[in-house]
Amino acid sequence: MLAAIESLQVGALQSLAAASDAAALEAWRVVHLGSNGSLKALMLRLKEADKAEKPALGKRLNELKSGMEAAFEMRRVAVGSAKVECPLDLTEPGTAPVDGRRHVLTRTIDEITEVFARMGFSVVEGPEVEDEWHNFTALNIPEGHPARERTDNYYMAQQAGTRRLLRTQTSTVQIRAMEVMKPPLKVCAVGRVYRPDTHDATHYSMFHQIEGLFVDRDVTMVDLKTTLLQFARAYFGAEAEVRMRPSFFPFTEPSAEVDMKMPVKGEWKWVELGGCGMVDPNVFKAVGIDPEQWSGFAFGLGVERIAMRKYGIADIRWLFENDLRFLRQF
Ligand code: FA5
Repeated sequence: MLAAIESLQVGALQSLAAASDAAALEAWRVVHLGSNGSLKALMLRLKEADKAEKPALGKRLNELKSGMEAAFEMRRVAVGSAKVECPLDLTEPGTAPVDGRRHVLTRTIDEITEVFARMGFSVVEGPEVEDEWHNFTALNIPEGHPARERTDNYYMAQQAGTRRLLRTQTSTVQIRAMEVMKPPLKVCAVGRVYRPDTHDATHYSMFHQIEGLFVDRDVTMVDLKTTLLQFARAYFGAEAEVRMRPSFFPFTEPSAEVDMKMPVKGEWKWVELGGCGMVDPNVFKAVGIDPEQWSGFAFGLGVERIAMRKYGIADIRWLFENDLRFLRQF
């Protein structure tokens, strides 16, 4: 048995030295270190040895095993054959890192705000949780007006006698701006608004509006229409048009619905985007601006409606589902 051990050691190490490429090394490994290899066969023979000799022979076999394994590793490194166990094909295409991107609504908001900023509007902000003064009273919507109904608003629990609600429109920011800024002023505000509307392809209970307000001496409807037209052409293209249809808002007089003609799936179409009008004298009085001295216009457009038309999105609900397969398209 001892002779067999010596013979295997000499023979195996000689043939290992002769293995000069990965294939030869692998073949050597299978013949000598494999589960049916020469080393294993020798170890099985230990059972047949005399009981007295077993400990010494076992020790010798273990030395042989670790010697052969170490020699194999050294030879493997020397031959540069790491490929045997971990094939690495440098010509394989890699996995491209996935780029992050802005949500299509964020992108629309940034684009719209940039256009209005270029037109001289400063960007202002207001809170989403509002008091009744800013959401209704100062906007000429008195107590008892149907727009204040519980069913049309998200009211919060009353605190210290004040009832608050999630704002239903960004027109609240008109009031906040005029309370702290003296005319002339030209501001815009973008943000979330909330209404208990039933969800469908064009309505959601939380959506975004962009509000514009311009107050100066002798402002007219012509200034309003020109401003909206400039925006439409800058954002939708040189052929865009603006149309106003008579309407009613408590905080503007006269009031109008705004439609813009824009490319929808390659065809120019009229799309209803929001409301506008001349600031009502009662609104000026509520914020301490003299309506005899100053006049102004205001408008409020639905941001989702703009994004949906601009990017060909058929259903508003997709904007809020956070399905990456949808979002990655923009
Ligand atoms: C207003 O909210 C007025 N504050 C607009 C205004 C501002 C008028 C300044 C005059 C002066 P309206 O309720 O029509 O108006 O909403 C404006 C736009 O918001 C709509 O045209 C539509 O584009 C969008 N909108 C309204 N409800 C929803 C909804 N549930 N989901 C998505 N978008 C909506």
